[in-house]
Amino acid sequence: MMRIIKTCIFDLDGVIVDTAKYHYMAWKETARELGFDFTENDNERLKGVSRMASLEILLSVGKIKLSDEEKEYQADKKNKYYQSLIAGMKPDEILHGAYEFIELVRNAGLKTALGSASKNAMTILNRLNLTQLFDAVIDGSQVINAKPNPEIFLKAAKALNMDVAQCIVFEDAQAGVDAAHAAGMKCVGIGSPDVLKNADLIVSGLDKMLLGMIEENF
Ligand code: B16
Ligand code: MG
Repeated sequence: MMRIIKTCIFDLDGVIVDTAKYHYMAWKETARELGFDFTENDNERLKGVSRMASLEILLSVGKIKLSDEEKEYQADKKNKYYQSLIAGMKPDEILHGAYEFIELVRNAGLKTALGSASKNAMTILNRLNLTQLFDAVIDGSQVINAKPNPEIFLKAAKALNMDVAQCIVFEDAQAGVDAAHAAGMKCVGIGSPDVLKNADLIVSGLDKMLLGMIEENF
């Protein structure tokens, strides 16, 4: 199949902004209140995963069972704490080279979309003045199925009237790489090859991406 890339779809947390540390702080607090420790290593499993699925993983680590009502309460409480943390975010928390690379992509005539599992994605984009970088934004409030389900990326392609073969995804989480592949899209992994085993290309950050690498690799 001939692939001519016309659209770049970016994940938010861990690709454009460093919000993973705030998610971790908030989940660690939830665990502390429930009476157990939640390590940074445990937290790796939550990256790219939806809020409720994250809570389920956290509860399995602490070997705790909660009713559906209690789960809603804990997820909501965590989110309120997370929101108080991101309210103070500054533009210097945009990851190195992310703004510049997305602008480069746009200036080359490609379309851009955001494909984030987070229901707080719009708040973060507004807070950091990033909204104008995207032709389409699909976030956690617009999908039923969370990554690794491909729904987010398929919706992004559809919003821009693109075929899946014309899109590539930039992701920092294994669940996101799997979602991209399930959508029939190639994926650039952002991070370490130890974590992102089957990404089609891996770079440590968008600061290491050159436009030419898209043409060379996809
Ligand atoms: P929220 P991404 C994901 O964002 C995060 O990586 C993940 O840790 C988080 O649980 C999820 O969003 C849901 O976030 O609680 O704000 O709706 O990486 O897909 O941009
Ligand atoms: Mg992410």
